[in-house]
Amino acid sequence: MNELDALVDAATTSFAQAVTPADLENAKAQFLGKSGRITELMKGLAALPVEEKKTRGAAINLAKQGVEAALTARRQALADAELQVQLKAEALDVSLPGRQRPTGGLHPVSLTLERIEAIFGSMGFDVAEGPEIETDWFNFTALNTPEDHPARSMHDTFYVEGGTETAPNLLRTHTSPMQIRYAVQHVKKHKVLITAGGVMPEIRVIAPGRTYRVDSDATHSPMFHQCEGLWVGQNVSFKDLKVVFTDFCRTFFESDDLVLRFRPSFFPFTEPSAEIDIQFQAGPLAGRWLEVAGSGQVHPNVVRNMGLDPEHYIGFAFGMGPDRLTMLRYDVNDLRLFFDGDLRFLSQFQ
Ligand code: 2NM
Repeated sequence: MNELDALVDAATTSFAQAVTPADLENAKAQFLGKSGRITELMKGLAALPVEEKKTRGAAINLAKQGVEAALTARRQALADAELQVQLKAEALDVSLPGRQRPTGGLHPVSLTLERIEAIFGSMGFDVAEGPEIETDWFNFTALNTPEDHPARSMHDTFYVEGGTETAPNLLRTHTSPMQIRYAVQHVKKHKVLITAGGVMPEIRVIAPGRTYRVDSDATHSPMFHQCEGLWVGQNVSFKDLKVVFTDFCRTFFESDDLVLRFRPSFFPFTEPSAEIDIQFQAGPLAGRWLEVAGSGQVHPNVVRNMGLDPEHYIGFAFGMGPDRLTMLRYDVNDLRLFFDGDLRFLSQFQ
């Protein structure tokens, strides 16, 4: 092997030993750099006679091309290897299951409220929501509740700052104050018509939401939910209440043979008043009477406080506890489970 072939071989071996691009550049310098071995050979040409310079020059050039080809090949090999390492490091296993993003869900009581709203909505009832901090007027006085009624005592109601001695503010004890607010607005809207002796469009509304009472045990929470309903018109009767509420209960509990019982009772805001009990004909609760709501014909004083003449307008109202309805629907025996915020319990209702 001649000296130039040996040089190309040496360069190829040296390049092969380079494992990083930096190694390779160092190795290149030894052959093609300013004082590299090929460069030194070129410099040596100057001293040769013309004829020899030509042949020797052509041979060195050939060797130089050989070294450059080896360099290019090694550069490519190193780049390929680097790419392989990177591809391996960034490899995706497309057969791995995706990471699940947990989806939120509605609270069981919210599910019940949505259900109640949908059922009454289908019967033409509007949904009214409003303040949880109420005045004494809307929560008690407008609802015909006497000054000395036990519900107004400090033991039963949370009074809050901001009111006055004669008109204290409080956390609403039921959602009926919202019915009054809604009715007053409705009457205002149709005032001209009513004054002219026309027929006011009926008030048909439910008021769902949070309510508060000083009470806490397995079946009572200081914060609980209520949904009250109101239907006022010129020719609305207790029969309508029975039909509407029976239809509601059978739809809500998905039970066509559910039996209802209207048991005489008393509320300051209705006269006459009735407690509503239901009885399942099948399932774990079959045969027992379960109290689910209070109801009655709206008291003339309350009708007056809505801005209507009780001689011309009459209505019925009811109030139920969505928390209790949720307990019955899902067979839960402790109300506090709904408000402890334990996801192991709450996520079962999705
Ligand atoms: C009940 C029972 C009976 C009721 C009355 C009214 C209003 F606004 F018309 F006066 N709203 N809700 C009512 C009647 C509520 O809850 C046990």
